[in-house]
Amino acid sequence: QLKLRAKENRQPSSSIPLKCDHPLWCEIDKITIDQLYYARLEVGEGEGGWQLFAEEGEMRLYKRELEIDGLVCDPLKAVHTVKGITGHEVCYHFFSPDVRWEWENTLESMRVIEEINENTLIFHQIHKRVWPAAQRDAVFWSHIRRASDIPKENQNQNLHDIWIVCNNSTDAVDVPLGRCVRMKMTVSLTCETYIEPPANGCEINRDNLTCKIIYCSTINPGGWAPASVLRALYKREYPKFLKRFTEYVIDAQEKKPIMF
Ligand code: 18C
Repeated sequence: QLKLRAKENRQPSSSIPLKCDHPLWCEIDKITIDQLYYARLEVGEGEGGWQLFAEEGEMRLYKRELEIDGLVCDPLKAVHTVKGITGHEVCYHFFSPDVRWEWENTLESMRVIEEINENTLIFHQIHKRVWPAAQRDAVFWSHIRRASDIPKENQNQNLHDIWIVCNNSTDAVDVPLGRCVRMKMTVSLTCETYIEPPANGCEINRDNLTCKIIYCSTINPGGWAPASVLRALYKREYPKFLKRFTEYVIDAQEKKPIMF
Protein backbone atom coordinates (compact mmCIF):
# COMPACT_ATOMS: atom_id res chain seq x y z
CA GLN A 1 0.00 0.00 0.00
CA LEU A 2 1.43 3.29 -1.11
CA LYS A 3 1.09 6.18 1.33
CA LEU A 4 2.87 9.29 0.22
CA ARG A 5 2.87 12.04 2.78
CA ALA A 6 3.82 15.64 2.18
CA LYS A 7 7.26 16.33 3.61
CA GLU A 8 6.89 19.85 4.89
CA ASN A 9 4.31 21.10 7.32
CA ARG A 10 2.44 23.39 4.95
CA GLN A 11 0.36 26.17 6.48
CA PRO A 12 -1.93 27.89 3.98
CA SER A 13 -1.97 31.66 4.14
CA SER A 14 -5.10 33.42 5.43
CA SER A 15 -5.06 35.71 2.41
CA ILE A 16 -4.99 34.45 -1.16
CA PRO A 17 -2.53 35.85 -3.70
CA LEU A 18 -3.91 38.89 -5.52
CA LYS A 19 -2.50 37.59 -8.75
CA CYS A 20 -1.68 34.08 -9.89
CA ASP A 21 -0.42 33.20 -13.38
CA HIS A 22 -1.42 29.56 -13.27
CA PRO A 23 -3.70 28.56 -16.21
CA LEU A 24 -6.25 27.03 -13.80
CA TRP A 25 -6.50 30.12 -11.57
CA CYS A 26 -9.59 31.69 -13.22
CA GLU A 27 -11.46 28.37 -12.98
CA ILE A 28 -10.38 27.87 -9.35
CA ASP A 29 -11.51 31.37 -8.39
CA LYS A 30 -14.86 31.09 -10.19
CA ILE A 31 -15.78 27.58 -9.00
CA THR A 32 -14.85 28.44 -5.40
CA ILE A 33 -17.08 31.55 -5.44
CA ASP A 34 -19.93 29.55 -7.04
CA GLN A 35 -19.58 26.78 -4.46
CA LEU A 36 -19.64 29.28 -1.61
CA TYR A 37 -22.88 30.74 -2.95
CA TYR A 38 -24.38 27.25 -3.48
CA ALA A 39 -23.36 26.07 0.01
CA ARG A 40 -25.05 29.03 1.68
CA LEU A 41 -28.42 28.48 -0.01
CA GLU A 42 -30.71 27.04 2.65
CA VAL A 43 -32.06 23.55 2.06
CA GLY A 44 -35.32 22.40 3.51
CA GLU A 45 -36.82 18.95 3.25
CA GLY A 46 -38.92 18.65 0.11
CA GLU A 47 -37.69 21.99 -1.26
CA GLY A 48 -35.88 21.84 -4.62
CA GLY A 49 -35.93 18.04 -4.52
CA TRP A 50 -33.79 17.78 -1.36
CA GLN A 51 -34.58 14.81 0.88
CA LEU A 52 -33.31 14.37 4.42
CA PHE A 53 -31.62 10.95 4.57
CA ALA A 54 -29.71 11.00 7.84
CA GLU A 55 -29.87 12.94 11.08
CA GLU A 56 -27.88 12.67 14.29
CA GLY A 57 -27.71 15.38 16.95
CA GLU A 58 -26.94 18.66 15.16
CA MET A 59 -26.02 16.89 11.92
CA ARG A 60 -28.42 16.73 8.98
CA LEU A 61 -27.71 15.20 5.59
CA TYR A 62 -29.76 15.85 2.48
CA LYS A 63 -29.57 14.30 -0.99
CA ARG A 64 -31.06 15.07 -4.37
CA GLU A 65 -31.49 12.03 -6.60
CA LEU A 66 -29.74 12.56 -9.92
CA GLU A 67 -28.66 10.04 -12.54
CA ILE A 68 -26.45 10.94 -15.50
CA ASP A 69 -26.10 8.35 -18.30
CA GLY A 70 -27.47 5.74 -15.89
CA LEU A 71 -24.91 6.56 -13.16
CA VAL A 72 -25.93 7.73 -9.70
CA CYS A 73 -24.50 11.25 -9.16
CA ASP A 74 -26.78 12.36 -6.27
CA PRO A 75 -25.72 15.78 -4.92
CA LEU A 76 -25.33 15.79 -1.14
CA LYS A 77 -25.58 18.65 1.28
CA ALA A 78 -24.79 18.18 4.96
CA VAL A 79 -25.05 20.72 7.74
CA HIS A 80 -23.52 20.34 11.16
CA THR A 81 -22.80 22.57 14.15
CA VAL A 82 -19.89 21.92 16.48
CA LYS A 83 -18.60 23.75 19.51
CA GLY A 84 -15.03 24.60 20.50
CA ILE A 85 -13.41 25.07 17.09
CA THR A 86 -13.23 27.75 14.41
CA GLY A 87 -14.01 27.50 10.70
CA HIS A 88 -10.39 28.23 9.94
CA GLU A 89 -9.31 25.21 12.00
CA VAL A 90 -11.86 22.89 10.36
CA CYS A 91 -10.89 24.03 6.86
CA TYR A 92 -7.17 23.80 7.59
CA HIS A 93 -7.52 20.12 8.61
CA PHE A 94 -9.68 19.34 5.56
CA PHE A 95 -7.19 20.98 3.18
CA SER A 96 -3.82 19.97 4.57
CA PRO A 97 -2.23 16.83 3.08
CA ASP A 98 -0.13 16.52 6.25
CA VAL A 99 -3.13 15.40 8.31
CA ARG A 100 -5.38 13.75 5.71
CA TRP A 101 -4.50 10.22 6.82
CA GLU A 102 -5.64 11.11 10.33
CA TRP A 103 -9.29 11.37 9.32
CA GLU A 104 -9.85 10.20 5.71
CA ASN A 105 -10.60 6.45 5.69
CA THR A 106 -11.49 5.98 2.01
CA LEU A 107 -7.89 6.30 0.81
CA GLU A 108 -5.49 3.78 -0.57
CA SER A 109 -2.98 6.43 -1.67
CA MET A 110 -2.67 10.21 -1.77
CA ARG A 111 -0.10 12.32 -3.56
CA VAL A 112 0.34 16.07 -4.07
CA ILE A 113 1.20 16.41 -7.74
CA GLU A 114 1.48 20.19 -7.96
CA GLU A 115 1.55 23.19 -5.66
CA ILE A 116 -0.17 26.07 -7.48
CA ASN A 117 0.29 28.40 -4.52
CA GLU A 118 0.21 28.03 -0.75
CA ASN A 119 -3.60 27.91 -0.79
CA THR A 120 -3.98 25.60 -3.77
CA LEU A 121 -2.72 22.07 -4.44
CA ILE A 122 -3.41 19.41 -7.06
CA PHE A 123 -3.92 15.91 -5.67
CA HIS A 124 -4.06 12.41 -7.07
CA GLN A 125 -5.94 10.03 -4.80
CA ILE A 126 -6.67 6.32 -5.17
CA HIS A 127 -9.61 5.20 -3.07
CA LYS A 128 -10.40 1.84 -1.53
CA ARG A 129 -12.18 -0.54 -3.85
CA VAL A 130 -15.87 -1.22 -3.22
CA TRP A 131 -17.03 -4.62 -4.43
CA PRO A 132 -18.33 -5.34 -7.08
CA ALA A 133 -17.28 -2.08 -8.77
CA ALA A 134 -13.81 -1.25 -10.11
CA GLN A 135 -11.45 0.79 -7.96
CA ARG A 136 -11.72 4.59 -8.31
CA ASP A 137 -9.18 7.37 -8.46
CA ALA A 138 -9.48 11.18 -8.69
CA VAL A 139 -7.30 14.07 -9.82
CA PHE A 140 -8.46 17.37 -8.33
CA TRP A 141 -7.35 20.81 -7.31
CA SER A 142 -8.02 21.81 -3.75
CA HIS A 143 -8.25 25.46 -2.75
CA ILE A 144 -8.64 27.02 0.70
CA ARG A 145 -9.55 30.65 1.39
CA ARG A 146 -11.09 32.99 3.88
CA ALA A 147 -14.32 34.14 2.24
CA SER A 148 -13.63 37.78 2.99
CA ASP A 149 -10.86 37.47 0.38
CA ILE A 150 -13.53 37.21 -2.31
CA PRO A 151 -13.57 40.42 -4.36
CA LYS A 152 -16.17 42.98 -3.21
CA GLU A 153 -18.26 42.77 -6.39
CA ASN A 154 -18.89 39.04 -5.72
CA GLN A 155 -19.85 39.55 -2.08
CA ASN A 156 -23.62 39.68 -1.91
CA GLN A 157 -23.80 38.49 1.69
CA ASN A 158 -22.00 39.24 4.92
CA LEU A 159 -19.01 36.94 4.61
CA HIS A 160 -16.67 38.21 7.29
CA ASP A 161 -15.97 35.00 9.22
CA ILE A 162 -16.28 32.23 6.70
CA TRP A 163 -13.68 29.82 5.36
CA ILE A 164 -14.10 27.46 2.42
CA VAL A 165 -12.20 24.55 0.93
CA CYS A 166 -13.20 23.61 -2.59
CA ASN A 167 -12.06 20.35 -4.24
CA ASN A 168 -12.78 20.02 -7.94
CA SER A 169 -11.72 17.42 -10.49
CA THR A 170 -9.39 18.50 -13.28
CA ASP A 171 -8.18 17.00 -16.56
CA ALA A 172 -5.43 19.60 -16.82
CA VAL A 173 -2.77 17.27 -15.45
CA ASP A 174 -1.95 14.01 -17.15
CA VAL A 175 -2.08 11.19 -14.61
CA PRO A 176 -2.22 7.69 -16.14
CA LEU A 177 -5.30 5.68 -15.19
CA GLY A 178 -3.71 2.37 -14.24
CA ARG A 179 -6.34 -0.11 -13.10
CA CYS A 180 -8.76 2.56 -11.80
CA VAL A 181 -11.88 4.22 -13.15
CA ARG A 182 -11.59 7.99 -12.72
CA MET A 183 -14.41 9.65 -10.83
CA LYS A 184 -15.27 13.35 -11.11
CA MET A 185 -16.16 15.38 -8.11
CA THR A 186 -17.02 18.81 -6.84
CA VAL A 187 -16.78 18.98 -3.07
CA SER A 188 -16.86 21.98 -0.76
CA LEU A 189 -16.55 22.51 2.95
CA THR A 190 -17.80 25.89 4.13
CA CYS A 191 -17.44 26.93 7.76
CA GLU A 192 -18.79 29.93 9.62
CA THR A 193 -17.55 30.84 13.10
CA TYR A 194 -19.77 32.43 15.73
CA ILE A 195 -18.11 33.90 18.80
CA GLU A 196 -20.12 34.49 21.94
CA PRO A 197 -18.50 37.50 23.65
CA PRO A 198 -16.94 36.34 26.96
CA ALA A 199 -18.19 37.97 30.16
CA ASN A 200 -16.29 40.81 31.89
CA GLY A 201 -13.89 41.42 29.02
CA CYS A 202 -12.20 38.01 29.50
CA GLU A 203 -10.19 36.50 26.68
CA ILE A 204 -12.11 34.37 24.16
CA ASN A 205 -11.76 30.68 24.95
CA ARG A 206 -12.94 27.54 23.18
CA ASP A 207 -16.25 27.52 25.11
CA ASN A 208 -17.14 30.75 23.28
CA LEU A 209 -16.81 29.18 19.81
CA THR A 210 -19.49 27.64 17.61
CA CYS A 211 -18.80 26.54 14.08
CA LYS A 212 -21.46 25.95 11.46
CA ILE A 213 -20.27 23.49 8.82
CA ILE A 214 -21.77 22.94 5.39
CA TYR A 215 -20.37 20.06 3.34
CA CYS A 216 -21.51 19.72 -0.30
CA SER A 217 -20.52 16.95 -2.62
CA THR A 218 -21.40 15.79 -6.11
CA ILE A 219 -19.51 12.75 -7.34
CA ASN A 220 -19.85 11.18 -10.75
CA PRO A 221 -18.52 7.62 -10.41
CA GLY A 222 -17.17 7.83 -13.99
CA GLY A 223 -18.14 4.28 -14.93
CA TRP A 224 -20.31 1.34 -13.95
CA ALA A 225 -21.28 1.09 -10.30
CA PRO A 226 -24.58 -0.43 -9.15
CA ALA A 227 -27.03 2.26 -7.99
CA SER A 228 -28.13 0.31 -4.91
CA VAL A 229 -24.52 -0.22 -3.77
CA LEU A 230 -23.67 3.46 -4.25
CA ARG A 231 -26.71 4.79 -2.40
CA ALA A 232 -26.21 2.36 0.48
CA LEU A 233 -22.51 3.27 0.59
CA TYR A 234 -22.96 7.01 0.81
CA LYS A 235 -25.89 6.77 3.23
CA ARG A 236 -23.58 4.93 5.62
CA GLU A 237 -20.27 6.67 4.89
CA TYR A 238 -21.09 10.42 4.74
CA PRO A 239 -22.49 10.61 8.31
CA LYS A 240 -19.52 8.54 9.55
CA PHE A 241 -17.10 10.87 7.78
CA LEU A 242 -18.65 14.07 9.17
CA LYS A 243 -18.69 12.70 12.70
CA ARG A 244 -15.19 11.29 12.58
CA PHE A 245 -13.71 14.37 10.90
CA THR A 246 -15.25 16.95 13.26
CA GLU A 247 -14.33 14.90 16.35
CA TYR A 248 -10.81 14.62 15.01
CA VAL A 249 -10.53 18.43 14.59
CA ILE A 250 -11.90 19.05 18.10
CA ASP A 251 -9.31 16.64 19.59
CA ALA A 252 -6.46 17.99 17.47
CA GLN A 253 -7.13 21.62 18.45
CA GLU A 254 -8.24 21.17 22.07
CA LYS A 255 -4.91 22.09 23.66
CA LYS A 256 -3.75 24.48 20.92
CA PRO A 257 -4.14 28.26 20.67
CA ILE A 258 -7.29 29.25 18.75
CA MET A 259 -6.70 29.78 15.01
CA PHE A 260 -9.10 32.61 14.17
O1 18C B 1 -14.48 15.03 0.96
C1 18C B 1 -13.88 14.10 1.47
N1 18C B 1 -12.58 13.88 1.23
C2 18C B 1 -11.77 14.71 0.41
C3 18C B 1 -10.31 14.42 0.63
O2 18C B 1 -10.01 13.10 0.38
C4 18C B 1 -12.11 14.65 -1.07
C5 18C B 1 -12.51 13.32 -1.56
C6 18C B 1 -13.70 12.95 -1.99
C7 18C B 1 -14.01 11.66 -2.67
C8 18C B 1 -14.45 10.60 -1.77
C9 18C B 1 -15.14 9.48 -2.51
C10 18C B 1 -14.59 8.20 -2.17
C11 18C B 1 -15.41 7.09 -2.74
C12 18C B 1 -14.62 5.91 -3.10
C13 18C B 1 -14.84 4.66 -2.39
C14 18C B 1 -15.21 4.74 -0.96
C15 18C B 1 -14.67 3.62 -0.15
C16 18C B 1 -15.33 3.60 1.19
C17 18C B 1 -14.64 2.69 2.12
C18 18C B 1 -15.09 2.92 3.51
C19 18C B 1 -14.29 2.23 4.55
O3 18C B 1 -13.04 15.64 -1.32
C20 18C B 1 -14.59 13.15 2.43
C21 18C B 1 -15.23 12.08 1.66
C22 18C B 1 -16.12 11.19 2.44
C23 18C B 1 -16.64 10.12 1.52
C24 18C B 1 -17.64 9.21 2.11
C25 18C B 1 -17.99 8.12 1.11
C26 18C B 1 -18.92 8.61 0.06
C27 18C B 1 -19.18 7.62 -1.01
C28 18C B 1 -19.70 8.36 -2.22
C29 18C B 1 -19.81 7.50 -3.41
C30 18C B 1 -19.23 8.16 -4.63
C31 18C B 1 -19.06 7.28 -5.78
C32 18C B 1 -17.68 6.85 -6.08
C33 18C B 1 -17.61 5.55 -6.81
C34 18C B 1 -17.42 4.37 -5.88
C35 18C B 1 -17.61 3.07 -6.58
C36 18C B 1 -18.46 2.12 -5.82
